[in-house]
Amino acid sequence: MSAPELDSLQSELLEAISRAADLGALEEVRIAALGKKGRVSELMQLLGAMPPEERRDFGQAVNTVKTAVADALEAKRLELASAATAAKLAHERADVTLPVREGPIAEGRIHPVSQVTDEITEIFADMGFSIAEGPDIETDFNNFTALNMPPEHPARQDHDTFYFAEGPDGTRALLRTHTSPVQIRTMLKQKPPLRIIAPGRVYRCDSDQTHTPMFHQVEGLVIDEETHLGHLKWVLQEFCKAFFEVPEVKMRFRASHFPFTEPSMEVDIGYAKIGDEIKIGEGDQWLEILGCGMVHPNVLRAVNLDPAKYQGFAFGLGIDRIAMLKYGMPDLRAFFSGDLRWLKHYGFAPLAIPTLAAGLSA
Ligand code: 2U9
Repeated sequence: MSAPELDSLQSELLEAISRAADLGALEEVRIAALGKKGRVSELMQLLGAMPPEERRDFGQAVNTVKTAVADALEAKRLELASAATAAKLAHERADVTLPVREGPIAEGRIHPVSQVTDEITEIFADMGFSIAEGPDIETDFNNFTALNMPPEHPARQDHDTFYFAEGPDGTRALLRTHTSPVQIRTMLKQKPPLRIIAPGRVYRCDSDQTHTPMFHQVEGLVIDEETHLGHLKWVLQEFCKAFFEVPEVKMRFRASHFPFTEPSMEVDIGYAKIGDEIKIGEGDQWLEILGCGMVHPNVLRAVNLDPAKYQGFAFGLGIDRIAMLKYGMPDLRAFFSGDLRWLKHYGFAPLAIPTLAAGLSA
């Protein structure tokens, strides 16, 4: 092939490259020019049969064409690739401020128990509490003995415990009957001062209109050197105002008894019934909402804390019950029956995340 013929082959190939409309067309041009049987590659194969004095000049000339074509191919490839990316970006641009499209994502709902748990944790987090967690399967020590309920203590019977079969060491694991073992674990691991809440599932062998074998509790614990009952009352008052989203609440602390607190109290909240609606914070009717007290010295001893140095308070409340109260849901069993119609009615939109700043149930 003569030099002018090589020139015209180069122009022809460069022209084809510049005309390629997309990456697929460009690849076809590359194969036709530089592929195994491409026009430039075939010229290279002629070199072997040429006499040495011709081979050098011809080889250089073909190499020049090859380099020019390869450079043009790469330049065009970059140009087409960036054009393809730009077109894709323009086509797939998402406006994140748009409302969620109709369909499964918009229809999904947050279960009221999850929503109320988030509301409660938001309130206590704002007061400086951290969230503590632990396993659902517990030891007898963490669930009972450390909480001032040694073996044979009569209060154990009230817990309707689900026990596992006896292990080789003679102990029986159980499903925790309250979230208190989480506080025991935390106290065994961390030194005071402690301010924690423990939300989670608990289990009791009990099932009727107002009881399910699995339900949800949140318990709180504060341990420090000068914590007293006044702190407990303030924390619970602030909690109730924030949770029921009212400026004032009437509360009544009634003497009670729990093995793990001394003194112990049950707390009632004042309400008025107006028609079918319950108005929290006003009126002269009382509704029990939680239990609390100062941590029993025996509980502190069980986790190697000196009761002469440390004191603290604890409280516990049923999340399901308080959710029913706040959002007017009449039947506890519907909570766990997996009925989508119920969830559609009582559930919360996925992006309605409770924050104190925006209003918990805004
Ligand atoms: C430790 C020490 C003390 C947690 C407490 C209650 C009172 C209470 C019930 C409310 C409704 C359970 O869900 S419910 O049935 N709980 O009345 N709970 S004091 O006391 C603790 C916890 C942990 C280490």
